[in-house]
Amino acid sequence: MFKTSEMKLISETCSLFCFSGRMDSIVTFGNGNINDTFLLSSKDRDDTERYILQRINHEVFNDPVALMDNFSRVTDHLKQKSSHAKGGEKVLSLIETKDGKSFTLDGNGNYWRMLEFISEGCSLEFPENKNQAYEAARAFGNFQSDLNDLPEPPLVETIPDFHNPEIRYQQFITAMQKDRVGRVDQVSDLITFVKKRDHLATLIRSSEFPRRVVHNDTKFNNILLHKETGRAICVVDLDTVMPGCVLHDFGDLVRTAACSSIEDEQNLDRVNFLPEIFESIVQGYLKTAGNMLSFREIDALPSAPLVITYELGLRFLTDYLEGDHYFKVKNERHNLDRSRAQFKLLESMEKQGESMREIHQKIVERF
Ligand code: ADP
Ligand code: GN1
Ligand code: MG
Repeated sequence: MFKTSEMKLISETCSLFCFSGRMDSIVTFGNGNINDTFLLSSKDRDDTERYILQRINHEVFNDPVALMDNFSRVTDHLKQKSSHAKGGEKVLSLIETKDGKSFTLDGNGNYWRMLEFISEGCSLEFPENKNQAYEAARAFGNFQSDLNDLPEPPLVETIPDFHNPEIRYQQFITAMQKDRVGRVDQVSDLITFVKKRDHLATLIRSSEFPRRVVHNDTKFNNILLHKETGRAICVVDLDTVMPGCVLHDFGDLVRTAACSSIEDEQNLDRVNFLPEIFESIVQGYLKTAGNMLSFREIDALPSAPLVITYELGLRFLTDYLEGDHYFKVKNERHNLDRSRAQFKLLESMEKQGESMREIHQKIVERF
């Protein structure tokens, strides 16, 4: 339920966009950690249409205008690609404002956009079977491959150093030293864990790999799967699409899909790395991105999940130590739970490192 003032703001915002019909209802939607997402239903005589309305988090993305320019360039480019249309894949479509813009700015300084709702798709927190993981990997690989020839100029970096684990490590050390909200004492075991693995912060340096257009937030719930066929039909959450390293996309999909639990699981016995899902992800990813990748990129794939899982563990822990200003939280332990789950997953990956490398090797030999 919305407060009356918020409902008024949302209705006024909706009225600025060119959607069909009249607003009927609006509810919060999805499980994103950054933006505020709403599902809008509209009535046009007897027809009901649905749209996604999003308030962009401008604390996280401090140049929403540049972000929306990236968004339009990326979606326009993808729409020209036959590989998308052929496979029945969709590309996010913006609904313009009545004055022809891709977003609107409200009186409180918030930026809003509206998108067509992909009603045949659904997103899951983690896969129910190997095929869903394969599909997600295939779609993210296809996404990178289709954007590999995006014309100049480069996309704007919407969050500089987004996947720079060295900087993430430094930010964690600073948060620990400042201990602004007095939480350091509760996490001494995690601090030891992190410091023991500081080599992971430098294992993959983006500057040593080709700079390509990548998604940067390839969480499993950022892909829509067709409700009936199970096919991946749309890549969503395009706010961090910018120049970067393909390894982070691959690694983040493994982190969220080849894991036996949700990201904030409190029972750590339930958090385990799943090698058979990893296998499907390598297969799906190489199927569509394989021809574009260099030998070094393919060779480094098995290290990427460890690096990104370490990075996310660090980011959640840093946010916890700084008083939860970045990720949305449900309670004051939320970032700590997320961090502990990431580090448990990392341990599980470490234990199964040998089998990860063997699976990867076997697939690469056949590729
Ligand atoms: P955040 O940046 O907060 O994660 P997202 O853009 O990922 O926001 O949106 C949150 C969720 O809403 C997604 O994970 C997805 O499930 C759903 N979603 C986003 N856009 C659409 C769309 N156009 N159609 C259907 N579902 C969508
Ligand atoms: C955020 O927006 P969402 O929920 O898809 C975050 C990702 C993290 C993820 C962890 C811009 O993704 O980097 O991996 O939470 N996005 C941003 O759940 O920071
Ligand atoms: Mg998202």
